[in-house]
Amino acid sequence: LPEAPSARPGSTAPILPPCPDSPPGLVGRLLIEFTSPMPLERVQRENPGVLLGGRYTPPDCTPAQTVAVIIPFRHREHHLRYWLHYLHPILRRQRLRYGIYVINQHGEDTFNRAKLLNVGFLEALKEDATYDCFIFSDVDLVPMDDRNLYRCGDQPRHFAIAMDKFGFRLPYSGYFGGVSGLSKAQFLRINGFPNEYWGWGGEDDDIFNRISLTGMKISRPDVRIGRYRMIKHDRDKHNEPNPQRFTKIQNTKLTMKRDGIGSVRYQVLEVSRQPLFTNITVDIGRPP
Ligand code: UDH
Repeated sequence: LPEAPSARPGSTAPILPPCPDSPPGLVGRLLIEFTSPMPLERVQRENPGVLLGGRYTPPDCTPAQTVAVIIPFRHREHHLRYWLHYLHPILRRQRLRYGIYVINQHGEDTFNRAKLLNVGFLEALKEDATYDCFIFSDVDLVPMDDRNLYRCGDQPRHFAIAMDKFGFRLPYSGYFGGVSGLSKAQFLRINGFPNEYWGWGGEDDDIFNRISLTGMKISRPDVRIGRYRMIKHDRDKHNEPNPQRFTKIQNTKLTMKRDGIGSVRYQVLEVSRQPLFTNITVDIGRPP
């Protein structure tokens, strides 16, 4: 028989058993739709166990990792409401200890997804130095199966491998976009993400190159499990396709040493702990 959880000396808090590798409460395939409106008050009401700033710790077991979920963001409030509505219950069922960080690009200059993700990595660690796993998720992507576990492993992980918009298949073998996860050590090993991809496209291929060039391999879930729905949207203003992306991804080997988490410059304008997420508004500058 397993030993019953006992109390730490001098403390009344019970020592919880480790969380199971395969969480027992998962339901598998999920029905995901974006038709009915999703008021934030409803999402809050339905997630009473989530603490201020979007933090959660399982009440009944001790997770092996602490996961920071980082979302690059600007002007997508309606997407964020759906994302929070679907993801909080999923992450809870997955028995994760986690926090949600929305990295909101200030101003109307060209969007820079990868730089925002670098900011998220550093700012989440400032909030809680115990984060050891980082999941980077676009705000418009919702997993259709809760067996797609938002955890880190011994290799960088690509989660969003079968999106509806790509016919539930990988668009190309080196695709690393949408939702990905790296442990703190894996992230630092590739010098984080590039800061110099302004506008849409290429930054995910650069990250893929960084991973390959450091001798790591991408791990992926089964194609039947890594399914995603994307909330349909038009192209945003100030995120036009970056025409430099094709040449830039040829040069990752040269640029990754100088451009990355070691060289990111930004200014935090506001940190605000909301009931379901932490919002960090940041000035990341503009393209040269
Ligand atoms: N993002 C924002 N605000 C922006 C731009 C991007 O929050 O103004 C974030 C958001 O998390 C988004 C992610 O960056 O999910 C990726 O940007 P994207 O959704 O524009 O990229 P995607 O490849 O779409 O999904 C490209 C434009 C598709 C136009 C299709 C018209 N039918």
